[in-house]
Amino acid sequence: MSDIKTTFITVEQMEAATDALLANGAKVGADSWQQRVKNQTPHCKFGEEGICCRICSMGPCRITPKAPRGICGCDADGIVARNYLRFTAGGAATHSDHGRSIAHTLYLAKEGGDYQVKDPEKLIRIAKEWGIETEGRDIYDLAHEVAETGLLEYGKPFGVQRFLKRAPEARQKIWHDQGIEPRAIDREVSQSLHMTHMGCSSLPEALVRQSLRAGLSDGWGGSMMGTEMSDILFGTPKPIDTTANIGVMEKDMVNIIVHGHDPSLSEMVVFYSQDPEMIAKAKAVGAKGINIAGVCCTANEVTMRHGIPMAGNFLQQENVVLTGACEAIVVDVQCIFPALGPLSKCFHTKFITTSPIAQMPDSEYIEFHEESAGENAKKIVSMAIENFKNRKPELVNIPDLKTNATVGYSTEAIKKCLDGVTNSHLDELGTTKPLIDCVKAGVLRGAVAMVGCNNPKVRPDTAHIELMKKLIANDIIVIVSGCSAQAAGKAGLMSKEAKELCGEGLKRVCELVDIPPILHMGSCVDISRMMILASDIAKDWGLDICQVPVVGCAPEWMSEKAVSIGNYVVATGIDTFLGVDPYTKGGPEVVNLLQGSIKDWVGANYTVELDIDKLGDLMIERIEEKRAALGI
Ligand code: XCC
Ligand code: SF4
Repeated sequence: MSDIKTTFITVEQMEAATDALLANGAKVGADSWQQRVKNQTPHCKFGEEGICCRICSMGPCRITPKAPRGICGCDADGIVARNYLRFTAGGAATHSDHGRSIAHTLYLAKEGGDYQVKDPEKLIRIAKEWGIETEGRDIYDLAHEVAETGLLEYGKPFGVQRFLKRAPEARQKIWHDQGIEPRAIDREVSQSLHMTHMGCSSLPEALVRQSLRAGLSDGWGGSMMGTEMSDILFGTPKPIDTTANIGVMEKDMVNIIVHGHDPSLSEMVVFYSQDPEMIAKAKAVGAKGINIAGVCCTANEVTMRHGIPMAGNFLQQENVVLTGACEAIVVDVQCIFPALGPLSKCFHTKFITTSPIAQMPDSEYIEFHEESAGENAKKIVSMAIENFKNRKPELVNIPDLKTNATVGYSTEAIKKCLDGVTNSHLDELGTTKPLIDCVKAGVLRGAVAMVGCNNPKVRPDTAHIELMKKLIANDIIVIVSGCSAQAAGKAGLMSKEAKELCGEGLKRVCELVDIPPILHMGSCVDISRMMILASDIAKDWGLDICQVPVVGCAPEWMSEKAVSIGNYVVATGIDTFLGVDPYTKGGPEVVNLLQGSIKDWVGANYTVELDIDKLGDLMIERIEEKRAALGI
C-alpha cells in the first residue's frame, strides 16, 4: 500500500483527479456520465414535475394548464401521487429482494460450506425474538429455521412484520392507528402496483399512506432482513481501519473492483483473492499480488467486515475503469451503470456481471450461485489475474488520493464503544444512555443520519461533505451509510483525526469514546441499523422516536430505493431533509402532504431544499426545536 498522502481531501482535489481520468478516457474514445448529462439536459419538464402518466395506453397524458386532466380524468395530484408510490414500490422491492437473497444464502449455510454462521450469538438472539426454540439445537438447524421464518415474512397471508416489535410501543401504536403497519413485504409492493393501476387510486392521501407503508415494509422488513441475515452469515461489523478514495487502487497489483450490493458474491471474491493459490497465480503473471477494492454499497459491506478499501461511490464507478489499472469490475445488483460495458471495452477491463437480476450488454456473464459460490468466485478471480497481462501501461493513471478511515459502527459496536466510558454505571452497560446524557447536557446537540447516493444535479460529494463539516462543527454527530459514507471516507471525515473539525463538545466525545465524528454504519440496507439505534435511544430515554433530536438527510439521492428509505425514515418519526426533489412539484396537494401534514400522521415529514447550505441550517434548526420541546 502506498503512503497515505493527506488527512483530508477536498472536492477540488477529487475533481482534478476526475479530470485527469477523463483525459485518460478521451485517449481511447471513452464516453462518460459527465458527457451524457450534457446530452440529457435540459430534462423533460413533465417528468421532472411528476405530471406525465403512461400507466395505460390511452396516454401518455401530460398535465398542462390547457389539459388539466388525463384522458381518464385523473388530475395532476393523482398522477404525481401514483408516480410517487410506484417509485417507492420499486425501491422497496429492490431492497427487500436483496434481503430475501441473503435469507436464501443463510438457508444454504452449512458446516464447512462456502457460507457459514459467523455470528451465532445474533442468530440465537433473533431466533428467541421470533419465538423459535433454541435450546440444544444444532446451529445450522437453527439457522435454517430462522432463514425460513424470515423468508415467510415476504408472503405470509396474515399479520404484520415481526421486526416492528423492536420499535418503541408509542411508535408501534402510531403505525397501527394510521393503518400503515406493513404486512407481508411482497404484499405491500404488490398492493402498491395494484393501487396505481389504471382506474384504481387517485386520492393523494391514500397513495401517500401506502407509500409510507411500502417504505416501512422495506426498512422494518426487507432491509432489516438483509442487515440481520448478513450479520449472522458474515459477522456483525466492528470498528476496523481502512482506506478510501481512488488512490487505493494499486499500480503493481491485480486490481479487482467489487460493485453492487449483495455481499454473498463479494465475500467470496474477497475470500479467494486472499487464497495463497490465487496470490501465487498473480505473482506468476508479474503482479505483486491481488488488490480488492469496492464501489457503492458492496464497498460498504466488505470494508466494514474486512477493512477492504473503498475506491469510490456511485459517480466514481467509471473512474475505476478510467485508471486503466482495473483488471475486473465484478458486479451483482443495483446502481451499476450500463455504461460500464462499453467503457470496459475501451480498456482491458473485464466487466463481469453475475446476477440474473442485473444482466447487461458488453459484459462477461458468470452466473453466481450460492451452491457453487466458491467455484464461481475462483473463476472470477482467475479471470482478473489472467487479464493483468493485457494492461496497457501507457493508459495506467491512478490519482494519488487516499485517506484513512475507521468503519464498521454497527449498533452493537456503538453500544460497545459507549460501554467503554460507563464502567462506573453498570445499569448503563449495553445501552445508549451515555450518549443520551451527552445530548441532554448539550455537549452533543443531536444527530443526523446522512445517507444516499450521488446525483449529477448536485456537485458530486459536495453536499455530503459540506453538510457533514457544518454539522460536526455544530456538535452534531453524524451517522452515515451508502454512498454518503464513501463521500465521507474519501474526504477523510471518517478518520479519528476529523475530530479537529468538530465543535468543542463533539470533539470531547470523540476523544473520550475514541470514535470518529462521522460513524460508518454500513450499506443502504443498513439504514435499518439506524432505525434500531433511533428506537433504542428513544426507549432508553423514555420517548417516542419523533421526540429525539435526530433528523435524516439525503442531500444527493437519486434512486427509487432512496425514496423508499425516505418514506420509512419519516414514518419511523424522523424528519428527513432532501437535496433533490422527488418529482412531486407538479402536485401541490402531494407536496403539502409530504412536506406538511403527514406530520400529523407520523410525527415527521420531509423538507426539500436545493440550497445545500440552507438545508444544513434547517436541520440544525429542527434539532434545536426538538431540544427546546424536551426542555434541554
Ligand atoms: Fe446506490 Fe447503495 Fe444510492 Fe449508492 S447510496 S447510489 S442507492 S449504492 Ni444507497
Ligand atoms: Fe392518461 Fe389516465 Fe391512462 Fe394515465 S391512466 S395514461 S392519466 S388515461
